[in-house]
Amino acid sequence: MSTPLERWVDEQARLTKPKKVYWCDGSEEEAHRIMEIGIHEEKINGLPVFHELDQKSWPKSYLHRSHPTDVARTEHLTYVCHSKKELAGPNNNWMAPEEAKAKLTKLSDGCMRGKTMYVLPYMMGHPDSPYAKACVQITDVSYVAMSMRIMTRMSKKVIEKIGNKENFVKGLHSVADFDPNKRFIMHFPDEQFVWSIGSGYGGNALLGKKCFSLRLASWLGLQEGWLAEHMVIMGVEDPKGNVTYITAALPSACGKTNLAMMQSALPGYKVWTLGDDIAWLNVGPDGRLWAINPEAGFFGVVPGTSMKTNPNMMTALKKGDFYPTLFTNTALNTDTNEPWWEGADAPLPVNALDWRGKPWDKASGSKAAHPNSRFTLSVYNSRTLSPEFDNPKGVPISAIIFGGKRTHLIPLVFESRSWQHGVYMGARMGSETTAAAMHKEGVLRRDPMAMLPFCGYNMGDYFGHWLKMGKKMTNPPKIFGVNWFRKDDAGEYIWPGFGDNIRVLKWIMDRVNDRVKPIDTFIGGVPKIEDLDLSGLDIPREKLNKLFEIDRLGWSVELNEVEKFFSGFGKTFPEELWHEYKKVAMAIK
Ligand code: SAT
Ligand code: MN
Repeated sequence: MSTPLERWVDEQARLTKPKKVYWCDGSEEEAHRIMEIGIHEEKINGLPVFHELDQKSWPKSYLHRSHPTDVARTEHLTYVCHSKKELAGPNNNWMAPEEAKAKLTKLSDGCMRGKTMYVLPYMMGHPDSPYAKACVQITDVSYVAMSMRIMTRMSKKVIEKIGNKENFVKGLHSVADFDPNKRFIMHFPDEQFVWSIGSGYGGNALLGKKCFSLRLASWLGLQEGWLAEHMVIMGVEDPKGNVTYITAALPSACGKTNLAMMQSALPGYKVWTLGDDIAWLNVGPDGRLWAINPEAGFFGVVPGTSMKTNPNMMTALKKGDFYPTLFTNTALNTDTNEPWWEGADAPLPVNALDWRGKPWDKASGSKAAHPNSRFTLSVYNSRTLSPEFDNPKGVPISAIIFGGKRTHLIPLVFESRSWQHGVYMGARMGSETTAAAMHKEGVLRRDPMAMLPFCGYNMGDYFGHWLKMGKKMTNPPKIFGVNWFRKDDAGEYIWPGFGDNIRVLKWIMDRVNDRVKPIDTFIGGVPKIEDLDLSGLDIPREKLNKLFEIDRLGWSVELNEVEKFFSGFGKTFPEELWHEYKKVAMAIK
């Protein structure tokens, strides 16, 4: 008798018609074999899927070049197929499930002809965690199989865990012929099923990541009373050895990975990494909020990564413990066979191929590495990995940070007055857009809790769910806003950022432990400058003041925008958050 899992795989194979079906066991030996296939057999756009990099300086590292039309998430082709449109909300594209399935069935018929179908059994979360989920993804490209090995806990044991169950998490992925007009990422929340076709890129194709661990998991969290969030998880150790656990939500490509792996500029402080992208948050028996990272790898932005900005990541990239480490869409220094990118420590190469694999002409002004080029590596390569990473219970959270990229208006750090006010702060969040998704860069868009592209249901209901979560906790985390990106009148960033952000975390920890008091303003509590540890930093006082300046006129313009945005959710938008909005609006007048 076959199992429901085997029957499901058979059914997908009948539709997609691969040359062969291969069930992965997640072993390292297998990974070497699949890598060989990626180097010598499979091709994308006429180029091998993988290129082996210089193994002395970049042990276990390989370069992947994506299809040139396929370099970021495609939000306009991403759908959440709830039974009713209202459930998806104004924040999602929606298609009726039957219509979506009919469309994808047509596109998928024979899409794996001549290819291998890889069946990838994996866990999101530690297998012993009560919060972990057993999943299976099908794909037809070695790049995705290798990436999923790094990003998740892939193992044949998951097949046993699923056993005869019907309700495992399913993902069907095919790159098909990379035609952008036939590209769709469709989510079926009631079936815990993601169906993705036409793209091999990150969040479009590694279905355990944004598709399951955020879009589908957020919907599960709504039913089951927990939260799936786009957040860093870190432990900050003070000189006495006390560790405070903090989560931080920032939109894609706003420095989450650098924050999670920060090398502290303050002596005696140390940041322990638990996650750089996704947090699942549950209320524990002690009435506190507990976080696990469902992932096991980093998929981080490469350009700008260096010994200066993220020495811990540079060390991890060169560590070569876990097989393999991948670079996607960086340039290649052809003299040394090393990856290269804008903002790297290595000097400008003399001879290089750009991210498309074409000779790079420096004089043309084009970038050698794609601005959204990425590294994929195991968390276990990281020397800052928290000793609690594999704790099935997760870690108890004392503070939640909401941040975005705002060159004006938003202060370096400020604190909410209550959980409800903190939820309002998260809901009104905005950020200037980056290269992580296919849209114009540098435009301000509202991005509540950094979840706009990832909340798998109506965000009005999502805000209500956040408010309810607050009521379930006897000891909820404090909520803060941060902005590392404020510019002065000359257009220069005021705050040095990176390792100096520890100074902001130190103030947050002082607030958590009630060691200092904030100054109350209409947007929340801001630090007294003397309560910030600025030792060894040389920022003139008037610039520091600018970091905390509250521009009333600017805020009233912002509030108009926020009102429009909130109104878009209609009656699903919680009254409590309108109440918080009105309090601020009244105070400005
Ligand atoms: O492409 S991913 O969604 O994996 C990366 C990101 O946008 O954060
Ligand atoms: Mn992300």
